[in-house]
Amino acid sequence: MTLELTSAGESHGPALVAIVMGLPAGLRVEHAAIAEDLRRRRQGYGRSPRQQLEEDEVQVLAGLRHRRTLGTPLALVIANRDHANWAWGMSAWPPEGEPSGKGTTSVTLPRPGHADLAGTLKFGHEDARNALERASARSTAIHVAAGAVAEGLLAELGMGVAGRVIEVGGETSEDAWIAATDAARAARDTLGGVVEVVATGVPPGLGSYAEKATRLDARIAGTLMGIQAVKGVELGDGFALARTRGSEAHDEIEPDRRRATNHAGGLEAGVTNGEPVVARAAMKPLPTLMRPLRSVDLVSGEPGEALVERSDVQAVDALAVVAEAAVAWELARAVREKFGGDALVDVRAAHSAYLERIGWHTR
Ligand code: EPS
Repeated sequence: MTLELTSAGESHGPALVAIVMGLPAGLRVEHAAIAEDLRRRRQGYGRSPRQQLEEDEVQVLAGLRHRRTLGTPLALVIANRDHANWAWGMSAWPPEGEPSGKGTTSVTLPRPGHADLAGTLKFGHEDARNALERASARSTAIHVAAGAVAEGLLAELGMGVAGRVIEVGGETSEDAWIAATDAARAARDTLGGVVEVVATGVPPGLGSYAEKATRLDARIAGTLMGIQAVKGVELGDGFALARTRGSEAHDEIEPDRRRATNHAGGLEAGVTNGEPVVARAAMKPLPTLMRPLRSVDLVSGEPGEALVERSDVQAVDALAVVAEAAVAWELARAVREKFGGDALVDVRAAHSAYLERIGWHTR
C-alpha cells in the first residue's frame, strides 16, 4: 500500500488537476481544511497581483462522497481564473478569429534561473512559454490541496505538520522581512529565503534503511528539492552537524527512549526515531526580474535582456505552506506503507497495535 499523486496543469491554462491514489476509505475530507491551506499559500508579503485574482477554489470530482473518501482515486481540480486573460494564448485548440489576450507572441528571451532555456532546448520548443508554463510554481496549489488531505490522515493518528518562514533575504525578523521586500521591490529585484517544517506526534519506525529510495530522509529531501526555486535542504541540524564533534552531534537516549536533544531532526538512518521531524528548505531569489539579466534571443542569436512579466518579489511565505504540504505528503506515504489498511479504522488499529507493541507513549 502506498500513496501516489499525479498532477497536470499549466500556470495560465484552464486548471490544475491531480489524481491521488492510495487513500484509505472513510477519511474525512473537509472543504474548509483544504481552502484554509490554499488561502495560506496565497498570502504573504511580496506576492504577485495574480494572488488577488486567483480564488484557488478546489473541486473534488471523484473519490469523495458526503465528506468521506471512498478508497478509490480522489480527483482534485483548481481552476486558474487568470486563464480568462490567456484564453486564446493557452488554448488547446485556438478559438476562431484573431489571436487576442496574453500569450499570443512567442517568448524567445529565456530568463536565467527559470526553466525557459533548458526546457526549450530539451523539448525542442520554439516558444519558451511551452516550457515555463508547467515549470511555474503555480502548480504548487494543487500539491497544497493534496497535502491538506494528507494532513487530515496524519491528524487521525495524532500527527501534526507546520511550516514557517525563518528567513527572507537573509533577515530573521518579520519587520526586517517586510523592509527587505520593499527595498527589493523598489530596486526591481527579488529575494529568496528559508522555511522550516516541523512534524510532531510522529512514531518511531516510519521509513526504512533497507534501500536508498526507502529512506524517509531521502524522500523528504527529494520532495522539498522538487519544489520550484528550492536550492538547499537540511534535516535537523543539517550542515551545522558537519562542524561539530560526534559527542555533541548525537541525541542521547533517555530511559523512556526519548531524546533530550533533536540534532538529527527526528530521523536516524532514514527512519523516524519518535522525535519531531525537522526539515528546512532554502529558496533562491525568484528569477523573473523587472530589471532583467543578460540573455540571448533564441531565434536571432542576438544578445538581449530576459523576459519581463508580472511576478512575485518573494514567495517565501507561500513556500512555508508548500513545504508543509510536501512533508505531510511524504509522512502520509510512509504511514500508508507501514500501516496499510483499506479503511481508516484498519489504519488506526494497525497504528495502535504497533505503538502498543513497542510501548510508545506520545509525549
Ligand atoms: C510564477 C510566476 C508568477 C507567480 C506564480 C509562479 O505567475 P504570474 O506571472 O501569473 O503572476 O504568481 O505563482 C502563482 C500563480 C501561484 O498561484 O502561486 C513562476 O514563474 O513560478
